[in-house]
Order: sequence, then structure tokens, then C-alpha cells
Amino acid sequence: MLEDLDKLKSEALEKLEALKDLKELDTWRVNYLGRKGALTQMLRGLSDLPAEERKDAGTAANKLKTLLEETLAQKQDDLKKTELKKRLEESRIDVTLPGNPIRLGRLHPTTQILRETSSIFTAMGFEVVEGPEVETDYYNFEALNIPRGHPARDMWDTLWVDYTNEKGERPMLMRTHTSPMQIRFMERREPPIRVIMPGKVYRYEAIDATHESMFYQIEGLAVDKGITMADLKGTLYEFARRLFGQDRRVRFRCDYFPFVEPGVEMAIDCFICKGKGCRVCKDEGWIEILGAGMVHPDVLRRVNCDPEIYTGFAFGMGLERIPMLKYGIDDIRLFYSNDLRFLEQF
Ligand code: 2NM
Repeated sequence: MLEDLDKLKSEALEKLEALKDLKELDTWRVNYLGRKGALTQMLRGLSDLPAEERKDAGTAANKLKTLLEETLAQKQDDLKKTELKKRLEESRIDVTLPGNPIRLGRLHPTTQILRETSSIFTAMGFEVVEGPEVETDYYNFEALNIPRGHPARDMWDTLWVDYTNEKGERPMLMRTHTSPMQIRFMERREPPIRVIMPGKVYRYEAIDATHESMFYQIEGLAVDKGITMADLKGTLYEFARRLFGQDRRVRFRCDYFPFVEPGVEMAIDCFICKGKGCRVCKDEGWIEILGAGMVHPDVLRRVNCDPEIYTGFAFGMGLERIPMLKYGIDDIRLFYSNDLRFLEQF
């Protein structure tokens, strides 16, 4: 019996030593220490032994049982540790690896120029106001000295809308400039007024590289006692220098807009060639960037503002033209056709 126990001991320990994972360990336990296991059988067999052998064999068998149980627990512990270490190693994060790049969105070039121009004017004391894009004939044309049949209506080929607004006004149209909001604003507010109105405007156009049916405008208005052409020139000169560079020069020439008198256009010396002549300024040295003028007395009268007391200047410009000039973009259609190859460049 003692010999058998010895054999069992070396066999069991050898097998245990060789085991590689926790599942095998359980099989081993059943084989040796389970209810029908080899050692358990031997312990049961003790009672068949002659009494003089029984005591020593019993002691030895119980010692072996303890030994196997302890070695098993030790092995189990070892295997658990090894497996944990393996799992940790497999899931280890190499923080020095380059990360996955995050695709950053960016501001649309129009949004950028809108913010830039707005902040230049707010810094000069103008407030920013927005207005409706669907307008009435009165605000878009009549109030601005453009009655039906006036030849200037040809300057704003209009998109008409089959729609009646909440006040029952018809016909409605898509505003062709942001000026109608200037009229609404003057109706509501007493001078002094310093306001800019950025927003979308619409034209019924044959679309090509320089014409879109929707684009952005920013218009400005200042009404107060004693406002003169000098205020217009000074304000717009400062604007041009803040947007296009402190060394900019400006040129004013006569122009016609029905709602101002006198009317002017403002040009800056070409910021690409500094006036020498290039592709952007078409060898002129000057780039026209906005229209302006002193608000027509009839326009002021219509909003109950006495032109004998108050005067004002107003200006307006297309916004897309500025990034087009700045970055040499030669097709306005690129702005609103959602081509990422274009948009990702800004
Ligand atoms: C321009 C050019 C010149 C303008 C005038 C007015 C108003 F409502 F005060 F009469 N708003 N905008 C104006 C004047 C707009 O855009 C080229």
C-alpha cells in the first residue's frame, strides 16, 4: 500500500506539474481527489488492510491527500497569475502609437467672411440685425425709390413667390438685397442708428461663374444729425484697411442707386499687386468692392425721418466676392455646391 501511495504521489505530481491551463486542472482534481478519484479509492481501501498496516498507510494516505490539495491550490494560483499576465500583455496599449486622426469640420468661407466683416463693424459701433428673406414688393422696391415700371427694377431680376404673408400682403418675393430690412429698422427705431444687415439675397439669374441665384450681402446704415459724405468715406476707408490691410488706399467714384443721392462705388488698390496690375484686378490696379451713398431724402421721409434734421449714409456689398479676390477663386458656384475638395481648403 505504501508503495502504491508513493507511485500515485509521483505520478499525480508529475501530471500536475505538466498542466497548462485551469480547465485541465479540474480534470486532474477529479482524477485524483474526486469521489471516484485514485486517492479517494485508496483511502476507502484502507479498511480492507490488516490492522498493523492500516495506521501507517492511513497516515501516509492522508498526508498525500493534504499534499495534493495544497499543491493543487498552489498550481491553481500560479496558473491564474500566468493567465492574467498573458491577458494584460495582449491588451496592453502602446501610448506611443500615433492616434486615429479626428476629422475636424471647418467654417464655410462665407461664414468666415461674414464673421470677419461683422466684427469689424461691431468694433466701430454698429449693431447686427437680420431680417426676413421673403419680402413684400413695398420693402424690397417701393420704399427704396424703385416703383413699378422703374428701369432700375431690371438691376434686380426678381424671384417672385406665390405666397401671402400673415398680414395678407401679396405678392411676395425673395429679397434681392438686404435693404428692405434697413427700411424696417428705420421704421422701428429713432436715430441715432448704426446697423449692419448681413444675409442671403436672391436673384433670378442665368447661373454662371460670376452669377448665383443665392448669395450673401452685407449692408450698413448710419442715420443721425449731421452725418455727411465724410463719415461715409471715413467709415468705409477704415473698414477696407481693417479687412484688406493697413496700407490699403481707396478710391470713390460716382455710381447710381435709386435709394441714395449721391451714390458712389468704392474701390481699393489691388492688395495682390499693390496697384501695379495683375490678373485679380484685371490690370486696373483697382478692385471695386462696394456701393454706397447718402440715403435719399425720399427714403428717409417714407420712414417718418425728417431729412431736414437727419441725414445718413448706407452701403452694400456682396460677401463671396471678398474670399474670391483673396484666394483667387474664379467661380462663385463653388461656394454652394458642397464639394469637400473646395470647402476643405479653408
Ligand atoms: C447699396 C449701395 C448703396 C443701401 C441703402 C439703403 C437704405 F435702406 F438705407 F436706403 N440700404 N442699403 C445701399 C446704398 C446699398 O448696395 C450696393
